[in-house]
Amino acid sequence: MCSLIRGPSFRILLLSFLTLNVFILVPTYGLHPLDALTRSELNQVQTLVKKSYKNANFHYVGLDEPEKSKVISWHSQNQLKTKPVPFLDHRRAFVLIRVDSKSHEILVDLTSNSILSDKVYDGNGYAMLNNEEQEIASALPLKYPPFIASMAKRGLNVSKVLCEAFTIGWYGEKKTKRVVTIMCYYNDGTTLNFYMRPIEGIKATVNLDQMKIVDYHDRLMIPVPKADGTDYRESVQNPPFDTRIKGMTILQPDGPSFTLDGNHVRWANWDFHLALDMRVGPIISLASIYDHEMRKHRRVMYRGYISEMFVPYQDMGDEWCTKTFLDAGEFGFGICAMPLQPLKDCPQNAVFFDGYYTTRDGTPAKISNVFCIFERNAGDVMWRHSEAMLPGEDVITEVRPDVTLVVRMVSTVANYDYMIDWEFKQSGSIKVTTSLSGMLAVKGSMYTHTDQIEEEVYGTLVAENTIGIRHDHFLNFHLDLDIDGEPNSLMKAHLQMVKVSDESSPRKSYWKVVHEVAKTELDAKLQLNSGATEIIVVNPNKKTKVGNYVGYHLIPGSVIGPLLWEEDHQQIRGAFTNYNVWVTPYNKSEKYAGGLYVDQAHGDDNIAKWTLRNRDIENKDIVLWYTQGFHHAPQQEDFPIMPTLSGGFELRPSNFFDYNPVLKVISPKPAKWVNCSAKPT
Ligand SMILES: *[C@@H]1O[C@H](CO)[C@@H](O)[C@H](O)[C@H]1NC(C)=O
Ligand SMILES: *[C@@H]1O[C@H](CO)[C@@H](O)[C@H](O)[C@H]1NC(C)=O
Ligand SMILES: *[C@@H]1O[C@H](CO)[C@@H](O)[C@H](O)[C@H]1NC(C)=O
Ligand SMILES: [Cu+2]
Repeated sequence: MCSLIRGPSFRILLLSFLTLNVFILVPTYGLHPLDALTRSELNQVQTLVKKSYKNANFHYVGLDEPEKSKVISWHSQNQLKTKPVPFLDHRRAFVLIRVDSKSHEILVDLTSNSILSDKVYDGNGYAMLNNEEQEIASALPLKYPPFIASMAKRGLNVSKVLCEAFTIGWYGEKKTKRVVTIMCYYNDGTTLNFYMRPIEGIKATVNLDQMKIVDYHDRLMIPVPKADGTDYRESVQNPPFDTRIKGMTILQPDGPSFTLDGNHVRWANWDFHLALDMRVGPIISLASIYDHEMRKHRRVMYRGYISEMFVPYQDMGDEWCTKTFLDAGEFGFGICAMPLQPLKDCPQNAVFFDGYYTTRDGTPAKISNVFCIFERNAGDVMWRHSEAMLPGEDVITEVRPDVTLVVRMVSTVANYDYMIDWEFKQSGSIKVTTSLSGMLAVKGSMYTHTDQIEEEVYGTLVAENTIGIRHDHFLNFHLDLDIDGEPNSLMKAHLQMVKVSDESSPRKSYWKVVHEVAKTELDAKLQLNSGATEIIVVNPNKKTKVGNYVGYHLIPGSVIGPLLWEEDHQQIRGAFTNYNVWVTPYNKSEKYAGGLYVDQAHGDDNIAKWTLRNRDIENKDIVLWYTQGFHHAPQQEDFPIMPTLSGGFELRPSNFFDYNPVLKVISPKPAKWVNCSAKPT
């Protein structure tokens, strides 16, 4: 369900007109224990697995990361070295394949070039789909006589029909078949925005193991929405254009202020590792911050990534009710990543990284410019004060501009574009921004005006014959915080009103903070809608000089909770959305809040189930899972393409430093730009 055609890479073009030393920073791979599998390692996996299973269909290949303790000890010895010693302990790949209608979990040892284990998984649910099987399945209706007849009946030319495969969720069946439904759009050449032209009333079901249509219906005729006004390309818009914004750019004549050792990024007081995973997309690891007072790097986060995304549509119609996607685990946030467009997706001073993933037959595929990293000076203020109260003195003003470092990836999962930013601030904050753009999933309708509508249409009429269907976007983040080491606790700070009933104060009330340390997993679950509880991960073994526990505070953004009934099978699959906050003890195999096999899952392996064990989480190596997102009741402005909608959260130091850590950060000097008539070299 990713966009089938990937955009061109502009890297070469960019090199030809920019001569900044930025582009000498070409990432290299293979040294760091958490580096993503390289192209040659992915080739090695393919060769080994195909020796045993000639017809293997690959669904996931990713790094099986070494034991956390080994990674941490390697890191502590090599963090400060510009030439770290390679991690030689082992390199392993975790592989999910499907062959002869069976799902296999294979562990490959790349160091010894052997298969360590191979298990058949016969539990519920299926691995993530690969792109190629979706493409093959989507083409089946176009040669299927009943579908061709359906198109003829509608007066549509089959050669101008485009179809897509959709996962179907789960409805309480004991045993499921590995199927998808196919829905189609009309693309008669008048516009490229086929998503705004759905062909309704038809549903084809394809069994992916047999790769054939096993069910088909055509139950009603609905007009295909018009092409008018759906095209969003600049080249086809009619004047007048809005050109009121004048030219601008971002210049760093002395190059960036960050350095790369392979995929290890060092910038200002931060350092961290970056890798691409075909399922979750960007993984930030081993993030630590330099403390000037203590003169050392202090650990903040072992691993952070999007662990799952849930997008349930709210239309109960026959062709639509199955649209309840777990995007990361069904379609792959990493596989769907798109090459970032220099100067548009990322500013002029960005550095780009490529990435690799495995296709259906095991061959690696490259995504150029999958990540960009850049320093942001958006004109914001890091801190300031104007002092006008000093007797006999002029006003004294101190301001520090906020320069931050951003890591960006964009994933285009069919109609939607998800943009994810990990932003590092010198103040110690890690700010995550998730943004949505792209196309609404719209349903064709006979209505052309809201006055005609007297039934539940499950959405908003956004244009004639076009209904934007209501849905949610829930994103869950796996945040393995290690604040000054692994043993951490979750502290809830409850802000409570206190009534003053005696005469001790003329005031009648105030609020205070009551701290509660979560002892077990069930204590930690929390819905954040009231805003009166703050979430702080502390190291209970470490205090500041004045005696507060060192910690990091989760500042929630775009908080949402579930609006489906807890007994709805879809809510059971997407149960990680029941709470905004969950905490589990670290367990290498608990990686995804929705479970490992989420396609048609029964909700029997997910965070709601794991936490029922109610394990101890106090003063343990813990993982914080945060669910944020958006309820999306579409509006006309979302047609024909949505202006970006952003949310996210921030992890902010809480008594981590003894005082303001950016007191001594000097404002960057205004840059002198090079002689513009100088020729590029
Ligand atoms: C359908 O579209 C194809 C490709 O554009 C064209 O060659 C063909 O003539 C069309 N058929 C009809 C019946 O319009
Ligand atoms: C780790 O997680 C897996 C999957 O939930 C579970 O089977 C296993 O028992 C867990 N291990 C520990 C030590 O809790
Ligand atoms: C600008 O660069 C050109 C070509 O390299 C050189 O001839 C010229 O003297 C430079 N001007 C200044 C002001 O540095
Ligand atoms: Cu939406």
